Amino acid sequence: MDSKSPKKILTLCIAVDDNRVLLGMKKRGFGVGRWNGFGGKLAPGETVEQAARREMLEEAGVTIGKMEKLGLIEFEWQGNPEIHEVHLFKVHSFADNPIETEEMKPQWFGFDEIPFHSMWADDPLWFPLFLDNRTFKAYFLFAPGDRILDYTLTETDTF
Ligand code: 6OG
Repeated sequence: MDSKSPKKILTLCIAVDDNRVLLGMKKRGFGVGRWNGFGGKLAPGETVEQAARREMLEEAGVTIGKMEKLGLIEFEWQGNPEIHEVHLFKVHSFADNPIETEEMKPQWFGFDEIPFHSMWADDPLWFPLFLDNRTFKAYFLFAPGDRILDYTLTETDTF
């Protein structure tokens, strides 16, 4: 990791109810064909929280009520200096029913039915902390494509 690397800031929102998580099948763009939370890049002038709320509304048609930040995850791809800094939120309440949009097809999954085989390779490593409401920082170095070459994952009290 190089402190001078260009950084792209992104949001990732995963809603939960008592025993299920809400994921979306990404229908286009980066991560197409995988289940993931809802999110994307910050628009100019937006805070991370504003972007998280806007992306969830755009991609799933729901207005977030209560949410909390649980993770700060940095991704790097070998041979590419750009770092993706992903701010992960757990969404505890929202208004309206999730709807399919041009970008995402939403679906609820039981905590014991999360489709890790069709998700990014990092997800199974931090999901247990996420489900357990533990705050963490992580860094993943990917080979081009989807193979993790190296990573760190640390629980933290502060971001
Ligand atoms: P757009 O570029 O389509 O937003 N994202 C990742 N999520 C997980 N779980 N693992 C990764 O490992 C990820 N890399 C990016 C951030 C892309 C969305 O995908 C998330 C955004 O929510 C590499 O606007």
